[in-house]
Amino acid sequence: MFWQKRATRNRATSLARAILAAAAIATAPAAAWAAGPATLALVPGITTDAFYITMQRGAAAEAKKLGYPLIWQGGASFSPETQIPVLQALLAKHPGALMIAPTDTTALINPIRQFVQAHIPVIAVDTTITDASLLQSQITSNNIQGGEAAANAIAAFAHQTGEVAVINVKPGISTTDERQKGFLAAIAKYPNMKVAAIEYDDDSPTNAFTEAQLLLLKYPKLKGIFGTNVFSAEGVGKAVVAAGKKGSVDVVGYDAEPDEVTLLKQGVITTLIIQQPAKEGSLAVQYAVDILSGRASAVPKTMQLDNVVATTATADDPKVAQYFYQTQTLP
Ligand code: T6T
Repeated sequence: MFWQKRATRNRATSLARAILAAAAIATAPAAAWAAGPATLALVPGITTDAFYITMQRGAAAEAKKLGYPLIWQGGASFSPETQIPVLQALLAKHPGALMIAPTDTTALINPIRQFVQAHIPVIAVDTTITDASLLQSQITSNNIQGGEAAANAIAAFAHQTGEVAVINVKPGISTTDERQKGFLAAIAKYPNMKVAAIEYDDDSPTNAFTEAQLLLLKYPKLKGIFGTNVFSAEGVGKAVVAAGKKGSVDVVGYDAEPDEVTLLKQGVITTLIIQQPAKEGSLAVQYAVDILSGRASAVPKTMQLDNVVATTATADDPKVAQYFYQTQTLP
């Protein structure tokens, strides 16, 4: 493939690199990255989320080890509206490879296709799109299993009886859709349990907080709420505290940013389903470099990582705490 040939050239002598740079200048926009190892681009779902910041750290460490420049650029909200312009700006610079967490399963298909048409390999990391033919690899967590684990934790708290609710991000996100699917399927196996409501917070902890407050008023016997990602779980946990329902309404959340971890240690959130974003980032870089180095056949089409479950009882265990997310990117 074109990018395998390109990768071989990237590893050539400095003279060859200079020739390549001159050729690139002739054919590409002025700001394009040309000389030296191809620049790898990582586009998160949102830049202000500890999950993606932790992913950046894994990717940056691996890129440094392998000698490739990495750029990390994304939108300040989890939405195609902010992510697509970032992609358009990146495409004009022609990175060597694109690693991306698409913010929508369908809206990102065409923008990603433009990279493939420009002979830039694309790896989906965390979330994905429905057209897998455009992707060299898809790296994610086992989101169905994570949703099931959340349901089983809430069911244990509720003695397998009563109503529960879900606060999710928005439909059309591959990861959180699957978490909800796994959760609903697992709750359906408990004959005396019911999902009373599913709300969507648009990735806003403030929305999640308000929605959870309303749910607690509308369903006074509610046994638990599943918050399907960082901002959902954080908002739900804070609403349960504000309503004075800590201990009577269970909160099970996804991910492990600092506010969630605090709520876990306080016993408000009783279980967190934690992902391995740093490993996702480092694998994405390894796969990108493999593709650029002519080893595309060694790259798996799909890679699914296990989740780590933390409870209030295990939150201080270093074997668990090592998976908590970070809030500072690496240079
Ligand atoms: O849960 C992660 C990520 O896996 C999901 O795709 C979007 O939300 C997070 O970034 C957490 O906020």
